[in-house]
Amino acid sequence: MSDILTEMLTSALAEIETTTNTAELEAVETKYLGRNKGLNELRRAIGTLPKDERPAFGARINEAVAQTTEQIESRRAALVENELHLRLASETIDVTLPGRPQHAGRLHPLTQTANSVKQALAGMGYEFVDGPELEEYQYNFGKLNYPEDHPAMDEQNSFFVTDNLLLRTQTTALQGRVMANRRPPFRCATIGRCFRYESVDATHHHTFHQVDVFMVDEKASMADLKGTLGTFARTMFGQETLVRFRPDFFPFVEPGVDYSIMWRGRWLELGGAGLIHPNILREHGINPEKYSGFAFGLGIERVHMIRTGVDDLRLYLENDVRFLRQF
Ligand code: FA5
Repeated sequence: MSDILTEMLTSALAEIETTTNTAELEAVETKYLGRNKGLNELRRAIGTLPKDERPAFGARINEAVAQTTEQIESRRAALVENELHLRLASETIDVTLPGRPQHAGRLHPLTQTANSVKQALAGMGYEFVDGPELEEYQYNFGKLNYPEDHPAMDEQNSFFVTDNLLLRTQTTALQGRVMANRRPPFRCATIGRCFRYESVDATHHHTFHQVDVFMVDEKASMADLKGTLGTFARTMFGQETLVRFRPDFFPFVEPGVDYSIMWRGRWLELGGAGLIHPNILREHGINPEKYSGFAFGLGIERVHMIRTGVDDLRLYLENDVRFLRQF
């Protein structure tokens, strides 16, 4: 029994000496001094010895425990000190190293496009106004002359937050907000995010951007609309750009059209337009006998796609710098 104790003490002291960090040391401590382990396990053997040998053996175990504990403590002090030095060395900052270059950022391609749209329209006398993305039902649909059962208002197509609030599906929603506060003549425009519950593909997203332009004055006509759209299209796409109207339906215009531009030999659809419906003017206390107005809207993504040849609008929301840094 005495030999086992000697061997155990010898190997405990040797193992303590070879530990290289505090975690290893703790493992050794548990192995020899843990409850019912190592030296403490030997205590249980005391009862099996002849009575007269028990006190001496017990005393030797106590001594071995004391010696091991002392060794562990002094080893721990050395290891803690060592670990501190290692940490300080690894955290040292070399102040003589040259700085890392900062890559200059740039505006998102849609921001750049929105800015050039703004510039074109501001140059034609349009004032930019912002509206909320979380819009009231009345502005998104109600005051825009939608019939009660129009499919666009279906929950399938819009993100409703409450019965009365939805993520706006079109920036045309701003019209009612402006008309509530202003008397003609006015020329306003707005650019912002719109949302539709649509399946996403290369030309449709649930989140996209539109610009809406509208004006009310005496004697505004389809000819004015076509002139304005022509000027806008030539500023955005080049001096040779042609604009084509085709009849289309939007509840808030009468007559309504969709319009396309001739781009590299093909007609490309840009958006919708028309004369503001007399019901809307009347709704806001503007006399449709005296005043008329036009409105048009289009997608910002679409403008950038036409100008640059990007063929998938999902790329604009992915924020992959390999795509963004091309513009
Ligand atoms: C409208 O949203 C009308 N408010 C436009 C308008 C304004 C008509 C004023 C008359 C007077 P439309 O749903 O066609 O119309 O959308 C207009 C443009 O927004 C489209 O040509 C397209 O470029 C863009 N757009 C519409 N839905 C999406 C979508 N899911 N993803 C990306 N772009 C879209």
